[in-house]
Formats: sequence, structure tokens, C-alpha cells
Amino acid sequence: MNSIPRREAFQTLGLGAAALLASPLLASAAPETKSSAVDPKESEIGFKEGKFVLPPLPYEYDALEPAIDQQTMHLHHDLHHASYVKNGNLALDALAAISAGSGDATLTGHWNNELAFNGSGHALHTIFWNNMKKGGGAPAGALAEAIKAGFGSQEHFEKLFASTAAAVQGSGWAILGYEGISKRLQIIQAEKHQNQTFQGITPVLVLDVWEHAYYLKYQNKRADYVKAFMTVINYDDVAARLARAMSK
Ligand code: MN3
Repeated sequence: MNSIPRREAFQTLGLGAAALLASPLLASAAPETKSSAVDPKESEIGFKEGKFVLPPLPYEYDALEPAIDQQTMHLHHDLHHASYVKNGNLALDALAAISAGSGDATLTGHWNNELAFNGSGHALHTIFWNNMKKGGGAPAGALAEAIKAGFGSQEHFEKLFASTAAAVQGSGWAILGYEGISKRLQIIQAEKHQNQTFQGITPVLVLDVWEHAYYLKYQNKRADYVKAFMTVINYDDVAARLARAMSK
């Protein structure tokens, strides 16, 4: 079962097991398991043939209007997310070369920093797009129960998540995650994509509060953007992520 450490390594980047099993690189290393892997949605496949790839949005660019405008979605997905994919691949290649003995080992730290930033950016954006849908919704079932257990009520959860997002200094994220030690939901912040985090957390709902995510429409009014985001949360996607995290 030497495939397990590699699967876990990629899961820390937030890429689902199903997506990994669908990749030819890992499929060749992973023995067939009895459980039938569910085909991941195309919008969740962030890794193919040994490379990070930019998955398509799970909806049209204007689907989240008026909460998030079409132009912001184009710039954010097609340029910003794409640059994390591109630069993440440069880091993967450089680290692979160092592993193979042909790269410059004195740059190991540099490339690890590049992978942490760009790989985390890629993972978080892939979750972010899928965390949203036109019309939003409300949590049900196990997710609703976990939110109630963790935060008292849906209303209090929304308030805490919004205030956490508002309080991120500079560029970063608000993250609702399943924390595997206490086995409950926790809200945390990430600075940039990879700092001020809690390594035991599996993100299930993430909110990008970098200025590139909202400045065109909301300028400096981050709180208004956060309020609008709350109206387009795809709680079915959040619930599916929580179920996967809890079953690990
Ligand atoms: Mn972003």
C-alpha cells in the first residue's frame, strides 16, 4: 500500500481521493480497491497526468450575478487561478528534478515555498468555485447538525464566518473546515493561501477575500462582498465535502 502516503499528501492540498484515483499517474501506483470510486466532477479535477490543471468553472461566468460579477469571475478564474496552476507546476517540476538528482538542491527551500503558495492557492480556488451556485441554499442533514453542534445555530455560524472573513488582514481566506482531532467543524483564517492555518483541518467551505476576488464590484467594501457570498453558498457541495472528511 505504498500509494497511501502520496494520496494523503495530495489530500492535504484539498484534492479529493476520487480525483486522485482518476489520475493516470496515481492509478498506476494505486491497487484496485473494492469500493467503487465515484467519478469526480470535471470542475473538481485539479490534477491530471502528473500536472496541476485548471478545472473549468461548474457554471457559466455570469451565473453568480449579481453577487459576483462576470468580469471578476473571468479575471479570477482565467488569470489568477491559472497562474497558481502554472507556477505550481514549475515548483513540481523543479522539486522532481531535485529528487532525481538533476536539479539544484540549494533551491529546495525556494521551491517548497513556491509549492506551498501556489499548490494551496490551486486547492483553495478549486474548492471555492464548487462551494458556490446560483441561488445558494441552506444546509440540511448532517451538515446542519454539525453547524448547530459547532456554532449553536446557522445564524450564529454565518455571523462568525462573515466576521472571520472581514478580519483577515490583507490577502487571505476564511475557511470552515472539519478538524480531525476534535472531530468537529472549526472556522479559521488563512493568510495568503498557506499561512496561519491549522494543519489538521480539511476545508469544506472557503471564502477568498483577496482584493482580486471583489475589488472591481465592491471596491473597499469587503463586508458587502462577504454578505453577497453568503447568498450563493452551495451547501450540497459543503455537505459532500464534510461527509468525505468525516469518513477518512
Ligand atoms: Mn483568489
